[in-house]
Amino acid sequence: MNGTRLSGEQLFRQPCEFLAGASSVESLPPPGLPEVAFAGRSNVGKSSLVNALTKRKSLARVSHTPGRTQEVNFFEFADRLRLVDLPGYGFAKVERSKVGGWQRLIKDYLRGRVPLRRVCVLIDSRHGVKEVDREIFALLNQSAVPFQVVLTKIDELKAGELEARIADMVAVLKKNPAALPTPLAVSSHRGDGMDALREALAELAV
Ligand SMILES: Nc1nc2c(ncn2[C@@H]2O[C@H](COP(=O)(O)OP(=O)(O)OP(=O)(O)O)[C@@H](O)[C@H]2O)c(=O)[nH]1
Ligand SMILES: [Mg+2]
Repeated sequence: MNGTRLSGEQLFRQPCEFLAGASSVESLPPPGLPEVAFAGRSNVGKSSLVNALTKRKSLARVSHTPGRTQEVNFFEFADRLRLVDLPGYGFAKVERSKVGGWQRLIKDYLRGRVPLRRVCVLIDSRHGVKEVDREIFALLNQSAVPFQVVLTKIDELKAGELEARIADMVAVLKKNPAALPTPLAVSSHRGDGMDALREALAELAV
């Protein structure tokens, strides 16, 4: 413990440093601070969200090409919390042999990482839940890792669409014991939902 707990706003104002990038289970950094991971299909906006939360434009690498993040990247608010940007699961425009390796790494990380306190599973608000998302939900349920669904890119929705997307998601989450009951909705580009997510993550920090 560091004495006083920080609010979300305070925590995300702390310096956040790149700690390590791992491309295999063996090269994961030793467990330390509590970890929050960002998982989701390729291109859903994981790296953009890490940047938006930390108000750093290029802490995590963003790309138009799915498959940009090719390692498990760890960022750290010194003595408080780690943010973990995962490669996308599911389809990626990269060599098949490489994709196989990441899929295993993602699953091994999500299933067996001791300091992992929560997984933010990002779902593109326009596309909803896909089969690969359900597989990840199942893995997290089995491993009893609490997860928060985060609907992304809500700036792309038409007016009034968001409520229906949230209601659909709440119904899905009811069937998933490890899921937090309500999704959060964000736009990394416009800034919607950032304060709520920062507050939720600050609860996990030491
Ligand atoms: N409209 C909109 N586009 C976004 C938003 N967040 C990210 N994007 C775009 O989505 C694309 C993918 O973003 P990334 O952050 O690289 O996605 P990722 O999930 O990290 O992708 P991988 O690392 O390939 O798995 C980029 O073109 C971003 O500009 C958002 O809030 N709104
Ligand atoms: Mg990425």
